[in-house]
Amino acid sequence: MNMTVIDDVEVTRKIVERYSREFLEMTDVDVIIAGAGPAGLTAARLLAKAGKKVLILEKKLAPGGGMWGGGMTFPVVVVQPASTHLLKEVGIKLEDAGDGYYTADSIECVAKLCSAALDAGAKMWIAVSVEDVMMRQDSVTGVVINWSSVVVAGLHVDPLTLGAKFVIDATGHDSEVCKVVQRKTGSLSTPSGGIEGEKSMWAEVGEKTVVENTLEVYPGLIVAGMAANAVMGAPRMGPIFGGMLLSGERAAQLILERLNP
Ligand code: 48F
Repeated sequence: MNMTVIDDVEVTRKIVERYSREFLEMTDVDVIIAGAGPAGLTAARLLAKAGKKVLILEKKLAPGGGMWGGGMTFPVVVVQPASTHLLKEVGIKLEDAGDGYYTADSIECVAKLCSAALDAGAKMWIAVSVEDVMMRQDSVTGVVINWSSVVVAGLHVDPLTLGAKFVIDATGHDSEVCKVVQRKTGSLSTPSGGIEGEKSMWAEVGEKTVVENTLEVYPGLIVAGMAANAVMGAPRMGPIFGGMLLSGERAAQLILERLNP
């Protein structure tokens, strides 16, 4: 039998060689998506499927955002009929729960949304935090990143910068990228020019507005998912997820209209 000799130092080399090569390939891309929740993952899949070079940056170790935990850790999510195509396209099994509701296993949802985005050609880096954006002539042209471990430890380490034609803020309730842009420019395309702030639970309204609120809030910066409602002053909606997927789809459409006029 031909046994491979495992050299520990060679294992290190293989990892660093591949990561370095892929890192360099992704320093300038079509779209950077901050946040690997359901909205970011759906946008990533559709953009990559359309042939765009897409990088997802996730600050935590595990992608999936708020979808893993379903409702209060019961690993089930509810979706409405208008969004079921986005689950079926990635092979997620749906149960017709009656009265116009469908349910899905939240763990299956995250696993398949991630897998489909990667299969479509998107790249994802984990444990990387977007802490700022790069700006040129009043337009967002990339992001400033650091290792999440550096951020958590509060170390004074300068970040690195990646270029993109468009950035999507899909960071969920915290709308972290929009907050930075608001703080540094003083103006977003919102009713007040600032972050309007998320409103309390009202799923019926929140699910509708999250798609309408998926907008270019600053040149080069699209907001999607829960971040869109947080920025535009609309309600949260809890463990119903169709709007998140539809918002990711809308963000991809907005960018494709601009990149392929
Ligand atoms: O929160 P999250 O799942 O956002 P979403 O796609 O979906 C929202 C729902 O999960 C839920 C809801 C549905 O009714 O209201 O909350 O809009 O995923 C956001 C992801 O962004 C990451 C965060 O760890 C999470 O995985 N994230 C947040 N800030 C940063 C970030 C950052 N600065 N850099 C990189 N990733």
